[in-house]
Amino acid sequence: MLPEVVFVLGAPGAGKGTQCSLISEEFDFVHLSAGDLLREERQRPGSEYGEMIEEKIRNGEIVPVEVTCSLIHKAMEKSDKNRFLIDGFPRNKDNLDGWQRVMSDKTKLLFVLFFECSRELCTSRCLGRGAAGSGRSDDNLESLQKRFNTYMNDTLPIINHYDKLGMVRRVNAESAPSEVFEHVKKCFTNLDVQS
Ligand code: UP5
Ligand code: MG
Repeated sequence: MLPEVVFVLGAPGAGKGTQCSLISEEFDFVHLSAGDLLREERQRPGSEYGEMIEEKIRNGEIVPVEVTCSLIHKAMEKSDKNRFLIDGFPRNKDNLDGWQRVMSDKTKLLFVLFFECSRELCTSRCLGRGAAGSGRSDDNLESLQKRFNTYMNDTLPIINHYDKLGMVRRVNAESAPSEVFEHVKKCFTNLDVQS
């Protein structure tokens, strides 16, 4: 059986990572955050991409798909599971085309989980996380403005693309994590019956 994937999208700070952790605790999905994989690759001694990744992340720009897709692919292969939450990917047309070139025949996309949250709330969450010592080089106002521009210009069109295909499940992400998760759960319950 082909590995099954759910793409998880939403603005910076919408709560993708938080909800993916909750989903993977309750349902049989492996959480793969594209951003976390890139941050790990950036730290890996000898990585030829470290500097490029850091610069892109700080400027809220998107890393070329060859790098991101290969990290996701490797992480999927390392896992003995068959269902994956791919958090924060695909973010632009380059990502989408690259995934379709290499991975679409090797996987089955179940749906796209889309977290809706206002820019103000997302910004204050990320700034709060930065102030609490996240150590993320993009949790500052300047990077956040760039991250949001990229999100509006490059990522929203990808969500619209999947929306036209009827594949998007939207969840309002403005309430407390546990409340958001109550809505998220409905997207994952009876998945085997629905798919
Ligand atoms: N929080 C979460 N949910 C909350 C709630 N319901 N109520 C109150 N607070 C809540 O949450 C963010 C913060 O908010 C946390 O402090 C959390 O406790 C709190 P989180 O769950 O981390 O939100 P998330 O949407 O995952 O935010 P994140 O900052 O990770 O989103 P981004 O999409 O900006 O970051 P990502 O790591 O995916 O990407 C970072 C960069 O990597 C990108 O900008 C880009 O440069 C690069 N990248 C690529 O180039 N390609 C990729 O494919 C992916 C990333
Ligand atoms: Mg995240």
